[in-house]
Amino acid sequence: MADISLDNALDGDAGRTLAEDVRDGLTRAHKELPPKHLYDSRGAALFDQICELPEYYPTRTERAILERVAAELIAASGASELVELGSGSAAKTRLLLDAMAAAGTLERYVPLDVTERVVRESAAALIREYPGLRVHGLIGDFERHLGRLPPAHGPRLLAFLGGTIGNFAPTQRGRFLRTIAGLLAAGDHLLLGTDLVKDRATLEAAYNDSAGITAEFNRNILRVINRELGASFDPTAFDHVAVFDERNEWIEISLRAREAQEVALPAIALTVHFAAGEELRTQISAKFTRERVAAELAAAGLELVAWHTDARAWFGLSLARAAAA
Ligand code: SAH
Ligand code: AVI
Repeated sequence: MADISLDNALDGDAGRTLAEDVRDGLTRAHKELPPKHLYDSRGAALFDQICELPEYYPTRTERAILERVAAELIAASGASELVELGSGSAAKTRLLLDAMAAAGTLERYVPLDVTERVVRESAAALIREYPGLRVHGLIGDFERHLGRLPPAHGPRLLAFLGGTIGNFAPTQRGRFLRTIAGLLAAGDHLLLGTDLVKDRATLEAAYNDSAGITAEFNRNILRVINRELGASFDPTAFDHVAVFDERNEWIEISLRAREAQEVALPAIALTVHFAAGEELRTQISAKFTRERVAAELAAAGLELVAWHTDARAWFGLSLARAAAA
């Protein structure tokens, strides 16, 4: 039996959703684009570089928590199957797979990511590293393709790490958590990583690194649109802006036009005007408290089973299950 199977739910429609999202987002009064379009192969590689930056604490903080509690999480979940949403390069995933292997329960890993290359490459690397592991990779959009996840083979741990849930708008987040609750059978668990509210200086430094990698990652969305839609964006004509919005408790990430400009998007027969100083929002990154995580889980029909954090309480890792009806 092959150790890897791949399912591409984006076949034939990735370009279509980009075109729709760009038309919808760039014709609004307040221009915005969904962050999933940041992650072509170049965007994924830039994100991996972000994870290594001295200012970007979330990855290493979540990793440190996982190093401490992975065995406990796996014992509590009894999982034989790890499903990971927005799996990326699956770097921290190894800590969970190691714990499952040590517990003797590891059978299958199911990564879901919008970037084909990261799913293919992580699947190939992991079957080499974990003899006997089966990988079912799903290339797709976690907002649209959760129905394409394969049937469970045993107790499931569904991981959503890195604080990626913070990249949803609040209403989408509630809808997403309710969908997740509906996916969890008795005995299944959700492992959710959330970045936590902290002082403004630390938060803003994480998204304004001195090496300029986050700025390049942010501008990458313009390169994706140029390539896929034949657009005429000059990425160097936009400044990277990332500011902590205290009222909403999120980092707001935008591209700000330095000067007034017209951008042609021939593939969708659109020309877009930017005024000098006009911003195009590319991402929010919401920051949480334990109370808010527990409340949002509860509102979605999920029950917090365990909460793990680091000594500075900078990042939270929640283990949850479907609440009893
Ligand atoms: N889980 C990893 C990567 C986080 S980066 C970590 O904790 O470090 C966010 C990941 O989610 C990227 O790999 C990106 O390609 C993926 N992603 C973003 N939006 C997505 C969407 N709508 N559907 C599926 N994957 C998405
Ligand atoms: C993937 N996600 C959790 C990152 C974040 O921190 O919101 C994306 C990111 N954008 C800029 N830096 C990191």
